[in-house]
Amino acid sequence: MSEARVVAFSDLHIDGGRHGTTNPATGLNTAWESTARIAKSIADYAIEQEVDAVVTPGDLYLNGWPRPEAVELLFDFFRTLSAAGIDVVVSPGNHELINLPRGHRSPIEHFRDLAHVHVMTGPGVVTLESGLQIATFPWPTRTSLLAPGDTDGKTAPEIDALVAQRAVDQIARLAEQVDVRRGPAMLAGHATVGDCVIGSSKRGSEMDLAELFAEPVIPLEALDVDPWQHVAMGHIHTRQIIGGEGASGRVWFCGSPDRDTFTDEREAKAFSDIRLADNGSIASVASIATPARRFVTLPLPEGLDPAYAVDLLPLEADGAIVRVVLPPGSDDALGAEVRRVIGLTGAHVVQVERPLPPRNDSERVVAEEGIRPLEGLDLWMPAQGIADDDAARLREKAAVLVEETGVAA
Ligand SMILES: [Mn+2]
Repeated sequence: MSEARVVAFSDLHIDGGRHGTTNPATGLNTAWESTARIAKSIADYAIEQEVDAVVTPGDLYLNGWPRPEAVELLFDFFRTLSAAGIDVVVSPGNHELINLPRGHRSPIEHFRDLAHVHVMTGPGVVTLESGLQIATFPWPTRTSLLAPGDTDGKTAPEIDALVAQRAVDQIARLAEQVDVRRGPAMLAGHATVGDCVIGSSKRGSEMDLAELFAEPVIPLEALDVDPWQHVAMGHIHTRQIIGGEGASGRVWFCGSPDRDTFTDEREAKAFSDIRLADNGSIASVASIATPARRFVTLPLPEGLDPAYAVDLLPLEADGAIVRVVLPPGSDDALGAEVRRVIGLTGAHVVQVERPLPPRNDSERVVAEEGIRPLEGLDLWMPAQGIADDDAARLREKAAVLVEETGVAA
């Protein structure tokens, strides 16, 4: 084969539901409708572009016990791709394990019987007819990677480090199963990777991240290696390349395709369109924007007539999820009125912040250079609201000090 093309996304959280309301027309949570719309846009793109495969490494759901309608919404996505004959590779993240009763199967098992859908609940390599090889590793768990007794006498961070090491070994074994003569190869998995960016700016070493999240952290060096021409990771919601130079990096976090909180407000949300050449070189990746929900923080200036609050909304805020920040010291009535006025536009105010007036415990006194101590004291005391007779006593004592210490009065 000459070139393979793969669409990758992760962390869909189809039933995340945060900041959603019930759509009266459908009875569905508007946040669910948004993620379902995004899933549909990804499937439509993959079909239209006739890609070879769609890969999604985990956190499709909020937890391991999804409601039937969430399963149906996801089924729509898998059915569409299956009917179009596009191979889909799916593996679990940590969220599919949350609330999953012991002994129950992962909710991603639902899709196993669909033609062209490859459900990978353990590490493995899917080799497609074309020769394209897609290796997957699921969220590294203690139960899957450690034997009873492995944890004896170890602290929690040491156990996480051991789990990470076992996952690294697992990934190395996957590399051995790949035959580069058959076709291009990529890896997809779900885990934190050392050196990734969390939120907008935080950057941490493996140790920092391990302590911050109390979870195993895979070192970048274990992933940024041949034969992988691309590594599509899930778990961190900020879309990013880890290591590498610019867009030429090999290891990517796909990022969540929808906005979920106000920290996502300025984050570009996208999925990957990956082109894998048959010469083993690092793949090129295009970021395809998703129809993600818009989040808008709207600070209101002091003295604004609430009726004009709407004019401050950016034009693209139609249907947006809005956080209003009132001027300090505003009352509840203003908040309620602004909420009502903005609500009339179809935007949805989910948060009204009313910052406390700034603390002003003392005036700042600016003393000129070369000022003498008693002059400084005379400036400072009135600013502190010190009573006149106290001030006179302080000045007397200060004068004694100045004399005794020999400081120029
Ligand atoms: Mn995750």
